[in-house]
Amino acid sequence: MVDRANRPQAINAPGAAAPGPSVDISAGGGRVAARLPSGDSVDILLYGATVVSWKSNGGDTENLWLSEKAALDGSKAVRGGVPVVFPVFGPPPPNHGTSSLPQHGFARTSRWEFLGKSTSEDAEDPLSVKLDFGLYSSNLSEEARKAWPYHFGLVYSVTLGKDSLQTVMNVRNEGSDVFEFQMLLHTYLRVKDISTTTIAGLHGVTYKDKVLNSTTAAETHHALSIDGEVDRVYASIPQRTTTVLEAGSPRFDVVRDNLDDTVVWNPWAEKAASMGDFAPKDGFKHMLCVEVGAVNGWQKLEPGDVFEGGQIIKSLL
Ligand code: TA6
Repeated sequence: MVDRANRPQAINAPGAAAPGPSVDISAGGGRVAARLPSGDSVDILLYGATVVSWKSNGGDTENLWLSEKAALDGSKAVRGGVPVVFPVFGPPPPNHGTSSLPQHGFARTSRWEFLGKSTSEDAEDPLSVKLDFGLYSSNLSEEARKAWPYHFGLVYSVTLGKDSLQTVMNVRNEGSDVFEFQMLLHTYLRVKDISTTTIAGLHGVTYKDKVLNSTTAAETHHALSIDGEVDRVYASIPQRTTTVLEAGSPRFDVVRDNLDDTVVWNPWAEKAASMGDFAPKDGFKHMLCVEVGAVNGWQKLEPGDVFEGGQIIKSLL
C-alpha cells in the first residue's frame, strides 16, 4: 500500500475528457433516462413525453411526486411527474375545435418519438443534457385525429442541468387552417409536508377558484399556504418566478418562459380518495402541483406559425 506522502499525484491523461452526461435510451422499453456526472438525473416515458423522475442534490433528492399507483404502461395518463397538457386544459368547452377531446387533451396520452440528445459545454452552465421529443398529427390515434383534425408538430425539450430541469414546448401549425390551443405543464412537485409549504410570487394576481364554482378573486397572501383542496388558475402573472417554500425556506423556483398563467392544485383528502390511481391516499400531504401554462383564453396559431413556452424549475436545496 503506497502511503499518502509517496502516492503519485493523480494526473489527467492528456486528452482525457471529463466524464460527460450519460443518456440511456431504452426506447424499446419506452423510456429515456439521462444522468449528469453530478448525479442529477431525469427519467422520461415516451408515453406522453412524461417526466416521471427528476433527481438533484447529487442524485439524492427526488423532486417530483409520482403516485404509487400511477399507470406507467401507457394505459392512462400518468398520475404524477410532469404530464404535458395540449391542446386543451381541463374539460374542453362546448362548440369549440377541442370539444371532442378528453380532459387535458391528447398530448399526455400519446406516444411521442425520441428525437435525440444534445449536450452543452458552455462556460456559464456546467454540463447539461437536452432531450428532444416529437409528436405530430401523424402520430395521433385515429380517434384523436378525428377529434382534432389539424396538422401540427410538437417538439418538447427536456434539459437536465445541475439542480435544474427545463421543459419547453414548441408548437408549429403545419397545416393550412388556423387553430387555437392551450398548453400547460402539469408538474407534481414533491414536498416534505404540505402543512408547512407555502407559495410566493402570486400576491395580487387574479385567479379562478375551481373549488368555489370558478369564482374569481385576487390573491391576498404573499405566502399562500395550503390547508385544504386547492384548484386555482392564476392568470397573467406579472412575476415570472413562483417560489415554493418549505417551513419558510425556498425549496423550488418555478420560472415561466412565455407562459403567463399558473395553476395551483392539491386534491386534498377527499379528492385523493376518489382517484383510483392516487396512492398512497395521504400522498396529498407530500405533493403540490404548480403548473405553468397558457390556459387563460386561447393561443391562435396561423398556418406556418410557431409558439414556444416552457419552464425552468430550480431545486434550491
Ligand atoms: O390542474 C388541475 C386539474 O385541472 C384539476 O382540476 C384536476 O382535474 C387535475 O387537473 C387532474 O386532472 P386529471 O385529468 O389528471 O385527473
